[in-house]
Amino acid sequence: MRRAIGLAAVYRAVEGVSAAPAVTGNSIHQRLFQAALFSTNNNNASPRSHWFYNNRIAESQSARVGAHAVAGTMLFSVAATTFVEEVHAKEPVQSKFRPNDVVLYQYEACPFCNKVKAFLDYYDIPYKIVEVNPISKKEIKWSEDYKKVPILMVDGEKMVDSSEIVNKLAKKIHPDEVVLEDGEEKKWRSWVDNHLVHILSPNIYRSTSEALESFEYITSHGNFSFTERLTAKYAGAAAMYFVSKKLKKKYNITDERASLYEAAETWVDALNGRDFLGGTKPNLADLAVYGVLRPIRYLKSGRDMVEHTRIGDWYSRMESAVGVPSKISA
Ligand SMILES: N[C@@H](CCC(=O)N[C@@H](CS)C(=O)NCC(=O)O)C(=O)O
Repeated sequence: MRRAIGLAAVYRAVEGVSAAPAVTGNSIHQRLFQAALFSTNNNNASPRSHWFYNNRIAESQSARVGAHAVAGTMLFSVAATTFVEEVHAKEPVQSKFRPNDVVLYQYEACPFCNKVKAFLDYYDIPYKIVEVNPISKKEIKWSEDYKKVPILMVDGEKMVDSSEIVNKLAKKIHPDEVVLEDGEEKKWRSWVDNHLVHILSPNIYRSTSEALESFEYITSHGNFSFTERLTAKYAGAAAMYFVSKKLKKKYNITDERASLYEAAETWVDALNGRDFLGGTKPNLADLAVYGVLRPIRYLKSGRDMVEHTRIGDWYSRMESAVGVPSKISA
């Protein structure tokens, strides 16, 4: 089914920006970001065939097993991938504790949704995805009291709020363990939600060329006609370029890249020489940081981040540990 998320949505959102109230999780700039960037609800387009999502391919559960190929086309050597994958692995869940029916309502590039996906992928929990239209939100009409994404349905139970979802899932898959989250893990999970996520938009829309790079992806994977595609790409990129400047102010960011690099270095310092914050295996903080960075990793900002900071080794370890997505066809 074709959705019309072209210029109308973009213009509507831009108009809203000029009168935007204080930025909240529900604010208009986010709408624009979502309307433009996240609206890839396209039954024909594979969300995993592009570098923006992840650099791996897995079209089905069976394909997952053998799909340790690098699909992203960008800057990733097969040799390096093969090497790191031998070192780390997913953390499968005992089958009796693995949820049977998991459905994620999401926007493809939403950082909060990607946090949940990183968890599901790492624990190899199969899940279906329902891409939500950020304008109409018709796919989550049934959720009367909660209108954000992610929403996760787990064997009929509705879960909301990414950190809560992860907490609940962690309990579900390890019911025999008293999960005592250590202070460090908790601290860094909050850092992701309160600091790291705010640095992302100003970076991926930092310059007109970067905004265009981001929208190149959006428009080639969204459900646009040729003309819509052409116009939406330029209008969306221009709009988000300006929105990102507002975000910079709101979060007191003077130099977007410096903030991104600083965050990456801060995270590497937190690792303190360990492979992961969790030690020899990723913990929930590792999964959260990885989850929110995954959509930007192969954009210019993510490439710069890896080139100019020490985060690359940890990122590669995480890429191997989390492995290919455990998404299955809806
Ligand atoms: N605290 C929530 C934040 C979720 C959130 O803000 N999601 C955004 C998408 S990235 C959203 O749905 N915004 C509301 C909207 O689209 O109207 C979480 O961690 O899940």
